[in-house]
Amino acid sequence: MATRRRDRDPQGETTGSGASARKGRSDRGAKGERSGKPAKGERGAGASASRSGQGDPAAVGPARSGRVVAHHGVAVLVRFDDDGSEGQVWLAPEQRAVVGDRVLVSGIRLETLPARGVLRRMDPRGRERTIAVNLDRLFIVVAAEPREQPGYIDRGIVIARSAGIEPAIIVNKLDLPGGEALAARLREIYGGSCEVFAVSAAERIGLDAIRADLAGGRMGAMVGPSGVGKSSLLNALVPALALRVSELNRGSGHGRHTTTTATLHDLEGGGFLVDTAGFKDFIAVDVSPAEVAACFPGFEAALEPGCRFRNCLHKSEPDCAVLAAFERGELDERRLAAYSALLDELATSASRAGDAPSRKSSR
Ligand SMILES: Nc1nc2c(ncn2[C@@H]2O[C@H](COP(=O)(O)OP(=O)(O)OP(=O)(O)O)[C@@H](O)[C@H]2O)c(=O)[nH]1
Ligand SMILES: [Mg+2]
Ligand SMILES: [Zn+2]
Repeated sequence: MATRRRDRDPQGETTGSGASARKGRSDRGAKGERSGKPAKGERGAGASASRSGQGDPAAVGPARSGRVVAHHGVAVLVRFDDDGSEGQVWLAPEQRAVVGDRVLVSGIRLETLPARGVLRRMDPRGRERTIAVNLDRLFIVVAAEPREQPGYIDRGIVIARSAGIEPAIIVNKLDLPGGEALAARLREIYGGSCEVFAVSAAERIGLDAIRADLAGGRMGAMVGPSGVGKSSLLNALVPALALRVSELNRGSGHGRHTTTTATLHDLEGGGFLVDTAGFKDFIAVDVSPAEVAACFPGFEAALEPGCRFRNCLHKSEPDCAVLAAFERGELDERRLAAYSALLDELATSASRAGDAPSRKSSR
């Protein structure tokens, strides 16, 4: 398959072009309803490019099941279910696997099992990147310093919901001046949409709530701009861990992209949490306008009675529940403006990606 390629990048996210069988289509509801095809946020077995076939000489001995806990470009680190040991397994040339993937390993052969809760983003070059899979929870981490780009949280919530992942916000660095105020403001805006955790990795505040949230085997991932303290939070949550963290750049006040690869960690209480490399822009992949209209944070109450049209974009349609709530003064104008901005932005990034040579990656 000459057109198929894959780039391996140091962030442990994988891009490439080729089969995109699991792509959700606009005929599917925003909440990841099932149809014959794999829904968005899922990945069918067909998309895993394992070296398959009966009698594969590489497949020796019984298969061991495990989970990908780190991605090192040409190989993945697998933690095995049977004894908790970890081992590096090389990827075949066309093979894709990311943190969170369930895998079967026999000999040197790795098979990737179908996944759900697939978190993807578009990188600044218009390429799709899969950050992690099998996620139940997406924590969007922000802090009083450095602040995230406008719309970052909105995009994160829409991306998570459209992939069938439950979003939440973590406000870290509660100890900094402005930390409490930021948490209060985000609770006001987003409290009706998702949980807002206020924590301090430095002062070990609010960590139990995060452990409790993932207890019983739920899997979460943290995303957020570089420098908000994602790795610091994991270090605080897992005492034996010593992930690299670093000071903000004095000049710019921005993070330094300290974490370069996603890693998965076990939490006390049975949950799993993925640390990721920070990124400035959280741009959606293949999220339709109808999904944004259904998933946008702040519209939940307004949408209860429902709009007249199922695919209403809340622009100027008749009997629109969102516009009616706005008219009644029940919806903040800034929410509506942020929504319009996101719709416009997605239209722009979709057309930009359409020009890029490698738009359709599956991992
Ligand atoms: N005051 C304060 N500083 C914190 C807190 N958590 C993290 N920091 C500091 O913030 C800086 C960045 O922390 P990191 O954990 O490296 O940030 P990150 O989000 O993992 O950054 P990337 O890996 O680049 O995405 C470090 O200097 C940390 O010491 C906190 O709760 N309070
Ligand atoms: Mg980090
Ligand atoms: Zn509407």
